[in-house]
Amino acid sequence: MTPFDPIFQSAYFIKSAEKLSQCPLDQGLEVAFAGRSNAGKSTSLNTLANQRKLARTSKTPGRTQLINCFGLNVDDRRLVDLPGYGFAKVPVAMKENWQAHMQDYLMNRRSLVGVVLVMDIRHPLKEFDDMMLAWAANNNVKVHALLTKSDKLKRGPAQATMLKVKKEMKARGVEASAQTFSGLNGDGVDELRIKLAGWLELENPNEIPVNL
Ligand SMILES: Nc1nc2c(ncn2[C@@H]2O[C@H](COP(=O)(O)OP(=O)(O)OP(=O)(O)O)[C@@H](O)[C@H]2O)c(=O)[nH]1
Ligand SMILES: [Mg+2]
Repeated sequence: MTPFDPIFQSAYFIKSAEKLSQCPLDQGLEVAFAGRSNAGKSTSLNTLANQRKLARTSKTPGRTQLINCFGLNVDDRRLVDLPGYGFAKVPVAMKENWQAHMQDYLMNRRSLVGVVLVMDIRHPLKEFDDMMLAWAANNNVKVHALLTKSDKLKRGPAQATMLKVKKEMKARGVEASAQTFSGLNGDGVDELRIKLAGWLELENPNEIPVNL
């Protein structure tokens, strides 16, 4: 439990956008979930919000092809589920289209404060993750590596992978944090909520003095 749980649980769907120009008004603070297809982006968002069907999940890679925007019950704070990348069987033109839209979003979205880079803990830092890390570094966007499906590994190897990913990101010149996460058993949910509460500058309700 964290003091921010009710805020994340308030998440509601705003709209799906094909490109940046269709996204909600670019004001306030926004955090985007990016990562390879099937890494668990939509599942992580649902776990964060404690809702089963907020973001659509699928066993078929490439399910999320639009920029899906969600609002919170705090003014102009949003969560975004980005389309997955790296699915093999799509035409080159579609890949290029995806790349152009993602680059545009990451470069020009002013309210974007940070990217949660979602990676399957068994397959971290693949080619497309590198590209995302480079874009984020070039555009002054913070990165938090979310190593999902930690339930697939024992605690020791999961922690070892997390430390290795942190080290490798640093070696690539990216100031990024990292954690393990599981939508299945709830590993890391509190840690993610606290991280995002910081990025989104959410007020801690426990620290607000009560006026009698
Ligand atoms: N065991 C386990 N499975 C998970 C976890 N997170 C996601 N999955 C499974 O991984 C598959 C893909 O999850 P999604 O959340 O749809 O992945 P995504 O990154 O949103 O995929 P795209 O929308 O295609 O980019 C689904 O079958 C999920 O049930 C997890 O923490 N543990
Ligand atoms: Mg998805």
